[in-house]
Amino acid sequence: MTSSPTLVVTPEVADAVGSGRPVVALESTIISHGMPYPTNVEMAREVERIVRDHGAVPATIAALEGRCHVGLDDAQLEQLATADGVVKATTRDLPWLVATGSTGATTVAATMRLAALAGIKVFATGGIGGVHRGAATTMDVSADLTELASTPVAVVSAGVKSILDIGLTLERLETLGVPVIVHASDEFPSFYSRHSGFPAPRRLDSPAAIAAHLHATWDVLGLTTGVSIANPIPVADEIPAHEIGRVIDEALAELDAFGIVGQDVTPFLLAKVVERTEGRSLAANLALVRHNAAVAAQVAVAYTALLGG
Ligand code: PSU
Ligand code: MN
Repeated sequence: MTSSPTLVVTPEVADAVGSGRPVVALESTIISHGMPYPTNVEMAREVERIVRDHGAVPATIAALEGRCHVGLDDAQLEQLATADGVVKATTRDLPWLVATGSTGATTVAATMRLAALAGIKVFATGGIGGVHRGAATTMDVSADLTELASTPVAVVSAGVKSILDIGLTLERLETLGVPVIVHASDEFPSFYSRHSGFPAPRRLDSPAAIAAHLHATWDVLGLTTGVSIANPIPVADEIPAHEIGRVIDEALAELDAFGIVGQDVTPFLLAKVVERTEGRSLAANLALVRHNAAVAAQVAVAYTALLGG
């Protein structure tokens, strides 16, 4: 699918997809709701540059005034980083944004869906959503998992933050038939830390090996799921799990005290963690996003080469 009045794909991205060259999708919730200004827009620009430096075309995705954009220019990135009232949009919110002419920053789920509509196979982000702690009573499970089950896009993340129940998230991904690959580690990572206490469901050690897995998933076996690629934060940027664990426990207690529920849960917890760690978590977040962008671009390059692009 190429551009239409409601799905606006930049000529550069449409051309790369059309001629089988590597493209990496990037989400926008991390810009509007995941980081403070101006770090958010600097991060968005830098991540696009990293994707280019590794030989792929970046495509940041968002809905602006009712149009779904695949590929954003500098002014549009700035708008998402600064504007008030940018909705946090998961897949089910996309029709509402289009029908009402609204502006929304896309989560992993909504970004995956729009990437798929534009023919993009590889996507880089920070962390994916999952099963929240206490989900047995709240039933709060991110739509990111539903999307991974049904949309054939590979999502490179630093794993799952321990604001979530990592064990239940991995169980859910198994039930949904979503391959979970850890890049070059035997343990599933927990975003700020390379450790989580949970073993890697599967381990692969290079972008080429991951590309071969994507080829087997979609082109050989014809599976229709996404693939979760967990890329552990570099050792030098890690925050030890016990240190961040204390901060997360405090943030969870405040969540209960304030009675915050639904789609506000994740942004609230992320903001509290940044506040409590005096920016150290933000530095770690930036480092892992850069690393994910580089690996995702290398995977996209290797995958298009396998397809003969
Ligand atoms: N986890 C992070 N940073 C983020 C998010 C999750 O460490 O910015 C964002 C992503 O956009 C993700 C979304 O898709 O939060 C999940 O929200 P929810 O739990 O409401 O599905
Ligand atoms: Mn939720």
